[in-house]
Amino acid sequence: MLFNPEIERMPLPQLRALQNARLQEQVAYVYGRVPFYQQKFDALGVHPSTFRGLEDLPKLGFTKKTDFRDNYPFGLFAVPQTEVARLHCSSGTTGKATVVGYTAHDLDIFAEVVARSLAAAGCRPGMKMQNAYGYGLFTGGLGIHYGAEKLGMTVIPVSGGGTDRQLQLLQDFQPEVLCATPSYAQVLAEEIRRRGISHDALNLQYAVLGAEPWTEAIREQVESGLRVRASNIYGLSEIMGPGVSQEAVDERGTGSYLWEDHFYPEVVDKDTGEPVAEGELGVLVLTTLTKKAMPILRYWTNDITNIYYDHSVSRTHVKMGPIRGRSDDMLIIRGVNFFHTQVEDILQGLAHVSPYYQVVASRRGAMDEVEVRVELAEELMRELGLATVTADAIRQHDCLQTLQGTFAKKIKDNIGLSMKVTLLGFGELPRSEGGKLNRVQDLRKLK
Ligand code: ADP
Ligand code: K
Repeated sequence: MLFNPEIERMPLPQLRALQNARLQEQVAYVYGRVPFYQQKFDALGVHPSTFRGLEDLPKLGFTKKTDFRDNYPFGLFAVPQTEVARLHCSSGTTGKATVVGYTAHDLDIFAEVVARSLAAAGCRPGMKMQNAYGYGLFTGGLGIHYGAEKLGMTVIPVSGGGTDRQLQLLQDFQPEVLCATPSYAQVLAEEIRRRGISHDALNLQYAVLGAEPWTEAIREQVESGLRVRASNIYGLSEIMGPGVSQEAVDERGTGSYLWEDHFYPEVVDKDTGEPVAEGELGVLVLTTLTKKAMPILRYWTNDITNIYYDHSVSRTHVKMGPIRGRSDDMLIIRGVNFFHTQVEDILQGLAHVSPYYQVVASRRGAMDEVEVRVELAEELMRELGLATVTADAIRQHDCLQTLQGTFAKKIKDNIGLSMKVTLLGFGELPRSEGGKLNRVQDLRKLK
């Protein structure tokens, strides 16, 4: 189902013309209202009267996270406070939180893109959604909430965490849809299995997961554990919140539609800032085309991904691949760049391990070292009669040595780095408590 077929299937030339007009308008709008942009454009020799739209977009430079901090709290707002209907903050995964604001019109558009996204994820009017995204300053909870209402769903605003209650509501209220971070959906899937809750007691059909990077390995676990079809939702507070892009449920694994009529995407080289070819990986840069309270031009998201057109599919908008990580959580080890999601991809192909892992970077002398900690699958622990995984256990069981060796070799072959592989017992690594889960520890930063 398409929530807004006219826009979602708009022929590309028409979509470009719309973006072009909206961009020109947005540039003129901020120039007159936000001193930050006016000063910046003056310095760059850009003026609304001569700005030609998309072809001139690269002339605008980038807006970065530091610009939000330097203008904290309201310096980037383009309307008087009395016109701001709501404030949110980014969750502050990296550094100090940033403040964002919305007019009533911005909130309508927020709800519209989320409604589109949920429809693409399989949601229908009349379905019930258990929204386990956090409510509060984080854009996730309320963002999803109003989009779901706009689509005509019944929302159960449970927020994140409180696993007992989540499981109770899933059984009592029989929602068809769960919205959560992927790491929390994993926890719910695991608990359902652990507690022996029958799938017949649940009515779930779809899961809409986002706010942190995840991979096909997690999708498999959540889909089989919850008996759902799970799709990806992406977004960020600086631009709007969740609903900037969304994977269509029937096109899972082929990228997420990025709603181009409101958000103009570019992918650039992380070192040079120059655009990369279609489909190549780089930093995602986003420009709001219709925002009123806080328009943001060429926001350097730090998220590494690629964008490409797929002309065979249900919608015309550009697709975005999975986020490979943030350029600031890319690990550089002995000169080799990699993201923890690469380790996760390798894990997916291994039997007898759980999908939980942790990547720990440290430095011994001048030497960077990486340890990958991974849990054995619960069934294997049971089979081998192990309560924990000790050095003795590894010596006694050839299969464990083989597992360790295979994993280390695959890492070396695929990523080009030797990493130490540590096997742990099932359940030893931290789980999500309702929000995001940090899978990387860089101990080198602490020194
Ligand atoms: P914070 O930057 O503090 O986490 P936000 O809540 O605004 O604040 O989070 C936005 C960021 O979350 C994005 O820039 C991206 O790094 C990450 N993110 C959101 N959705 C996804 C997703 N579906 N896949 C991967 N990363 C995501
Ligand atoms: K996030």
